[in-house]
Amino acid sequence: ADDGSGPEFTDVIYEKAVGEGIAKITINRPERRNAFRPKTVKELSRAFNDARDDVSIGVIILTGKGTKAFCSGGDQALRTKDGYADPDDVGRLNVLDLQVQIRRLPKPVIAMVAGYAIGGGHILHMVCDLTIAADNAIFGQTGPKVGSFDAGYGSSIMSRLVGPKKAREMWFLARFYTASEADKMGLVNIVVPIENLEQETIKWCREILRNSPTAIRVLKSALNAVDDGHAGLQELAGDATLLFYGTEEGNEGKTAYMQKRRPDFSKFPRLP
Ligand code: 2NE
Repeated sequence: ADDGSGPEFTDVIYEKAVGEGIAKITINRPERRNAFRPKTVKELSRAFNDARDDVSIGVIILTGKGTKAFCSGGDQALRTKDGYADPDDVGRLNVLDLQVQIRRLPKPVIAMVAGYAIGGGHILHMVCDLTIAADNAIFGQTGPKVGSFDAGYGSSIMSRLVGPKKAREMWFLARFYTASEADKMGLVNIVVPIENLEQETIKWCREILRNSPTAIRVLKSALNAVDDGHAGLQELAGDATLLFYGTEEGNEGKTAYMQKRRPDFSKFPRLP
């Protein structure tokens, strides 16, 4: 059975603008307001992995098919006592792994939101680096109404974005918020007329792509480091190692090892 492991995509549309440096990942279940099932999440994960590995890609757009919804969260029809289950499979909460994947991806991910971003779909936009919202966008959590919650990034990142009082309001009352309310709360970067949504998002992508990929990579990991604890520090530290491998000093260690000689670090300054 096609469980989302590949090679085809059904629940996701994955596109790359050749020569532009932009990948676009679209959740493609508009008849269910782009609710995700485990298969959808597996396909999203595969697309994000591809965009990460492709050195020609510098920015990734995450969006939903159509204008009615970005994503309405987990498909409630598939909810089981152990998560969400595709036919013939066990329950999963694999969207939590996807959230981590987006946070750790060393390239900016932009949520392009038209219509509803609700429940687990709202959390997906929050874990993206930037959110460009159409004027018809609606944001909110429903967890406490439908017997669910995200006490991980869905709570901690929300509290960082909108502040602890507003985060409690969003979760405890489970209200919906308009694009302009979301803008005032700091949930999104900009609100634009729906007909300009894609154009505005591409404009933001192009501005980012003009800048240093390494600076952006390190800044993304730095901006996440404190909140992500040891994992955040590890991501940032990995960037330090990556940069060190490109230096003469780093290379001297490896070369000496390969030449079976003692490394000579004497010429490298101990900078203040
Ligand atoms: C999103 C919203 C507000 C849209 O309302 P509306 O009126 O525009 O559309 P409608 O008619 O409700 O939905 C159209 C069709 O999509 C299905 C509906 O059941 C309906 O199907 P039909 O009646 O036409 O057959 N649909 C929409 N969202 C769905 C969903 N999430 N699962 C299954 N089917 C869905 C409105 O549709 C809405 O409130 N949707 C539910 C939002 C929700 O409660 N999401 C789950 C939150 S919990 C979660 O995502 C989660 C978590 O908390 C922790 C871990 C992982 C996930």
